[in-house]
Amino acid sequence: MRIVVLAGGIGGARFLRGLKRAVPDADITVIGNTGDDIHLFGLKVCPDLDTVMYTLGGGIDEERGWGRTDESFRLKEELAAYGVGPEWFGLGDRDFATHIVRTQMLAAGYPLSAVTEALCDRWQPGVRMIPMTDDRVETHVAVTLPDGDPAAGPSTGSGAGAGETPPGSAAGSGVRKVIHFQEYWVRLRASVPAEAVVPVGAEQAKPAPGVLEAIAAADVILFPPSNPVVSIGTILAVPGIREAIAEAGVPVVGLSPIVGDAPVRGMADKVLAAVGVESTAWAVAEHYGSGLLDGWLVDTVDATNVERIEEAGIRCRAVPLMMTDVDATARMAREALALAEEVR
Ligand code: GDP
Ligand code: FO1
Ligand code: CA
Repeated sequence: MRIVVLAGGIGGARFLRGLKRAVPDADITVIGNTGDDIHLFGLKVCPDLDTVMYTLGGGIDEERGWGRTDESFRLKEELAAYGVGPEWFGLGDRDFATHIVRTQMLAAGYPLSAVTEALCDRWQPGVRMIPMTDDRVETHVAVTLPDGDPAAGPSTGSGAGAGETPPGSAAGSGVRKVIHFQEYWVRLRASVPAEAVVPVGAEQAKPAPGVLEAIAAADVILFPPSNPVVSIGTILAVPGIREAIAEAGVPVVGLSPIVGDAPVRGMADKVLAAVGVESTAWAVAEHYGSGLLDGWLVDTVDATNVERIEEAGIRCRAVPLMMTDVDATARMAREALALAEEVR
C-alpha cells in the first residue's frame, strides 16, 4: 500500500511512528513542511524535517519532542559569550552538525530534497521524506508587540526594522511587526494574538521533485494530527499540492490535533484564530472542507462533533486520539486506514 502523509513536526512524526508499526510493509512518503525553516548563524535549520527524521531514526529527545537526545549546548553558550544570538532558540551541539551538513550541501548546489535524502541516509527513518518544496518559503506572523518588548524598538512604530509597518499604522499601543514564525512560537510563545499568518514565498514555490508524483500514485492520503495552519496549511499553500490531493481520486483522511476544544500540545489555537477558525475538531474539519477531506477522526471526548462534521459531507468517527505510546498511535493509524476503506 502506498501512503502519502503531509507532516509538520511533533504531531506528524509521532503519528508516523504509529503508522509504521500499524502497516510495516507500507510504502510511506512523507511530504514535510518547510515553512518553519529559519536561517541562523549562517546555517539553514529545518525543524519539522529534522523532527520527523530524528523521531523515526531514533535520535530525537523524547521529552522535548525536538532536537537530539543526549544534547549539550556548549556552542550556543560560546556564541552567547560573543553576544551572538538569538539566545531564545536552542540549537544543540549535536543538532548543529545536521545544519552544517545541510548548509554545506545547499551551498554546493544540491536542492533541499536531495540534501534531505542524504541526511536520511544516516537516520534511515523507514519512510521516504520529501520537503514540500526546494524553494524558500518562510512562515511569518503579523503581531502587535507590546511596548517594552526587545523587538519593539525604542519608540512607538518609528523604527526601521525589516518587517515593520510604516509609522502611524500601529493598532493601538505597541508596534505592529511581521516576525518569523519561530520568533512568534519560541520567543513569544504565541503570547500575543497572531493577526495574520503568511507563508512568504509559497505562491512562487514549486512542489519538490517527487511530491506530485507520490500524490498521484498514492492509495491513500493521510493528514496526521499536525497543525492545520502552520504545518499542513503551509504545505497546501504550495501551488499544485492541494489540487493534486483533491484530484488524486483516493481517500483523504485526517486526524484531529484538537481534542476537547484545545490543542493537545502547543498553541495551535492562536494560529487557527488568525485564519478565523475555532479551536474545535469540527471547525478544523470544515476548514479543510469536503472538497479536500473524505474522512476525519475526532477523539472520543469530541463525539458530539461527529454529526456536524458528517453534515458537512465528511465521514467522521470518534476514537481515542491521544498518542500516549506507539501502540496507541498504531491503533489511531489503523482507524484512519479503516475509515479510508469506508469512503473509498
Ligand atoms: P510541530 O510542527 O512540532 O508543531 O508539530 P505538528 O504540526 O506536526 O503537530 C502539532 C500538533 O500536534 C499540535 O497542534 C497538537 O495539538 C497535536 N498533537 C500533539 N500530540 C497529540 C496527540 O497525542 N494527539 C492528538 N490528537 N494531537 C496531538
Ligand atoms: N522549540 C522550542 O520551543 N524552543 C527551542 O529552543 C527550539 C529549538 C529548536 C531547535 C531545532 C529544531 O529542529 C527545533 C527546535 N524547536 C524549539 C522546535 C520547533 O522549532 C518548533 O516547536 C516548531 O517549529 C513548531 O512547529
Ligand atoms: Ca512545525
